[in-house]
Amino acid sequence: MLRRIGAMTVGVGGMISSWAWAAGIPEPDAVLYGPALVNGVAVQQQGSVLLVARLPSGQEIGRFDFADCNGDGVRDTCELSCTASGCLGVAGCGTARDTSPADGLLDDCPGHLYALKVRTESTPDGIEPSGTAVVLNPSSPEIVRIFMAVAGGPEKFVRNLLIDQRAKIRNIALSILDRFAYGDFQRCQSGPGGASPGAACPPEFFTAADYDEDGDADLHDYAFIQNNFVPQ
Ligand SMILES: [Ca+2]
Ligand SMILES: [Ca+2]
Ligand SMILES: [Ca+2]
Repeated sequence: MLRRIGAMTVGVGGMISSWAWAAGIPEPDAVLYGPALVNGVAVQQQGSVLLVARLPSGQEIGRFDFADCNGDGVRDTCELSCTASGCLGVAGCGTARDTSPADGLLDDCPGHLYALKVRTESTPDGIEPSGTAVVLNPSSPEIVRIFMAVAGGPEKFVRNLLIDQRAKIRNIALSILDRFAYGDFQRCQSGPGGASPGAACPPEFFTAADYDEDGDADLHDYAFIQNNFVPQ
């Protein structure tokens, strides 16, 4: 009942009192980091790839844009040079450093890795979840769904993750295939228990097929494909 009531204001006889209902207590972000791969090729910084973390409700709870690795809303190519294509007149252009090393990338970004911060919260008794962060509950971890959008295209489901600890930091490779089809899954299907994929299954396909990250490509993984199919 109290979910997302927000700020309320009550006026009585000319006097106004107000209070705010704080739904969920903010906790430090969980951080996922690592390479992102599209068709087995690692995305480079300043690439047109977006990573989004969502609750099962669809609510966004974090994002990382390879074209804006420091998350300041200014495309990194513009931060490095106002003369780059499409950067003329952009606020904040030409303000970043690229000296150590001088490699065409912002100095304060982690190489070619993504760093996806996921909002978390705790909900003691009587506090309803806000619906805008993942609730930390070690005895019943909540699912976070990770999506990837390439070159302005639609978001594609990458995998589910469980986040159950405060300030959890996790290194994980995120991999999608543009045209991952049932036939690809079939040739990578290893059955339960983590058997090695056959020679017909390239490693990047196997990574993409193992949606629940338990080292195999079985019917549980196929269920993820079915449940998250997005028509193109
Ligand atoms: Ca930036
Ligand atoms: Ca640099
Ligand atoms: Ca699996």
